[in-house]
Amino acid sequence: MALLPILEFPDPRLRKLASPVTHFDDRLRRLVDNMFETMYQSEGIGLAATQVNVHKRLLVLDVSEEKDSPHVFINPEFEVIEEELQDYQEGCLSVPGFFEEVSRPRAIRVSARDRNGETFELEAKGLLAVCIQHEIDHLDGKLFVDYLSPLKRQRIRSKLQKEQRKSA
Ligand code: QAP
Ligand code: CO
Repeated sequence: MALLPILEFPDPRLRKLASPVTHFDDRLRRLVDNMFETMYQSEGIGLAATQVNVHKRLLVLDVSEEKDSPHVFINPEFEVIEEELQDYQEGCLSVPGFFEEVSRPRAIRVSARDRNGETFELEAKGLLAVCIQHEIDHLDGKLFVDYLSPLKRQRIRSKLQKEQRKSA
């Protein structure tokens, strides 16, 4: 397995629209394994392929305390089943060091394929619903900072660019 480099805001590659997965082969399963390793190593709860510069529609997540509930969603789609919004303090491995409140629909129904190409459906609420919506946003080139005020977003951009210049 291997750790994958994670793109950081404001890298323009985070804005690309991901295309559907068409081949459920060993190469895809290797990518999924490497994404899990990268997510767990970074102490993340979710990671979208876009964040590792692969512009395909897949994401991994594990919102359990014990870190023993890995889930893969390939070509995911969701519908809102509870319009009422919930606020959650969100972070992102592509926006390291920043956590801000974001409001999203409370409950969703998701359909997706697993690593073997089998379709499944589930209903999600709470943190799982937040995390799935956050990760699907990545596949559409969207980041949680897009929901913040322009001022907050600009401050985060400046601080991260400064960090990135130091480490480049
Ligand atoms: C998305 O994000 C998420 O800044 C997944 O220093 C996060 O795993 C959805 C992380 C929160 C809902 C709630 C971020 C780790 C992890 C950081 C993550 C950091 C270390 C973010
Ligand atoms: Co993220």
